Amino acid sequence: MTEQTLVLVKPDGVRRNLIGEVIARIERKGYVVTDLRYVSATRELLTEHYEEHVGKPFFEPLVEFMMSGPTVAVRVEGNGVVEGFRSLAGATNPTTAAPGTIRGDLGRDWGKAVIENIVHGSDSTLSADRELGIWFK
Ligand code: IDP
Ligand code: MG
Repeated sequence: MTEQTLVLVKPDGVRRNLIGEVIARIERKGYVVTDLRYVSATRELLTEHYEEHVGKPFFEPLVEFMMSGPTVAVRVEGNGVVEGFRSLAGATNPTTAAPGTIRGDLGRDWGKAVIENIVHGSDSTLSADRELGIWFK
């Protein structure tokens, strides 16, 4: 089976009308969108998705942010797509994310308790399979 990853256009990206921009970058790279859902995430879903961050100081602000509006969940396929999308997304902090990346080109620091950075991408094939199971139940 081809490698898959989970991409999320987070609520800030949806509010800023960047769904098309994110998907266009994925498609221009040559990866293939094979499923897509508009989701109003619950606290339960987000606690499962962000289980590695439970207990961290930014966890509660992160959950509140991710519940502040709809998220678009995208299943993306292609050889090396997990690493490849992380590279397209750029570093977590949009202030220092490289220009040319989604976060570097489109994100900035808004002075909030949580970093708003437009997209999520799974960090390993194991995470991808786990996360796809959560968002595409
Ligand atoms: P990633 O999204 O680049 O994989 P993670 O470390 O997995 O980054 O963190 C998940 C999300 O939590 C980030 O995308 C960002 O929205 C938020 N976040 C991560 N670290 C911090 C922090 O130190 N302060 C505030 N928010 C953070
Ligand atoms: Mg992560």
